[in-house]
Amino acid sequence: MLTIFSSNHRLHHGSELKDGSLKPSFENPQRADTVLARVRSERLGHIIAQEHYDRSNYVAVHSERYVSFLENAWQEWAATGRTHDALPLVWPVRDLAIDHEPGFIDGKLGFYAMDAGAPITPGTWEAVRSSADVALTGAEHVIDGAKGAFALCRPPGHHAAREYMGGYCYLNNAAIAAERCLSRGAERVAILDVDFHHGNGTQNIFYERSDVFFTSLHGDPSVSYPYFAGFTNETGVGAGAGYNANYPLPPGTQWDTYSIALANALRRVQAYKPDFLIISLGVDTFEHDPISHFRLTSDNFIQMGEAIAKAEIATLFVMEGGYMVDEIGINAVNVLQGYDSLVR
Ligand code: SP5
Ligand code: ZN
Repeated sequence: MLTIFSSNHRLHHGSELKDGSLKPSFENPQRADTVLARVRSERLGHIIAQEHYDRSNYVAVHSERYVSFLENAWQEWAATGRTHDALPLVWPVRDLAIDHEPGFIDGKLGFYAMDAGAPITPGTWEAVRSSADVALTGAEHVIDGAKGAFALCRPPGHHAAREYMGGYCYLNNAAIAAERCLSRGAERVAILDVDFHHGNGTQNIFYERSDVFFTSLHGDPSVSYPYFAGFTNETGVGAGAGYNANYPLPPGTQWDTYSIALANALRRVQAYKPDFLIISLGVDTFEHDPISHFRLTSDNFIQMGEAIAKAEIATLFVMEGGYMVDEIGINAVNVLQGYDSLVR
């Protein structure tokens, strides 16, 4: 299968709070470079650079003012004389004012963020827009007839909602790709999110719509990030009622349990009869992931790819999380090789 990659991802290398101080983020440049090296060494297929896409593709799923914020945030932060990563420290929760965009960068950061896990650095915007362009380029290939393609996105996207960043995510790459499929003529697109963390951003973007079915397998939000979304009673509203399906699973989940939930989610996907399937491919479900709590093995990722292939839907894989860098390449490419082994 074809891989799309942008070296611009290296422009983004942020920090996060760990054990009380700012340290290099788990979400680091080595991640994508390790996956790319495995794609090469396994000869998965051709590797191409992203095409450049117009910003209108981003504002198709995000608000205009949020995209403007992302474009300008570093300049506004640096103008105050600060050189370290920009992070929010105040959020508008419950009865605080959410109808008013602050006029100063420190307020804007909290207004447009769900957590302090999405640092803004000098190169963040260039990396972020390139990551979305990687997903868009992948979408073009499946629209044009490829049975599978791999968008090796970094930074990831699935925690980014219509109007906020968080959890290492800024633009929602999978959602932007789905919207592109629809604008190029698809009637229905399904998104299956297998990252350990619930894809709250993708759910948010399509929650009131029936033209995108979103389903996610993830750590039970009662005890796992993002804590405030991903429960089974979140099934969509309005026109989107019935087009959202969450499968929360307990800490320690292994393949025996996981594979049953995956089969159920894939049955829902097939019943929806989508023109395209987008996989939010996080491999932080791995047994040795440093921040997650499932216990999938490297072999299980091959089985995951095979299970997805059996749905027989043209599929775009979009890279999301996975923080055990030593094995991220093996695990991500195992999914793709499992898929390719059954798709011809
Ligand atoms: C795309 C994605 O996978 N985002 C994940 C965001 C997770 N944010 C919470 C990170 C908390 C890290 N806590 C580390 C504890 C290690 N012992
Ligand atoms: Zn994750």
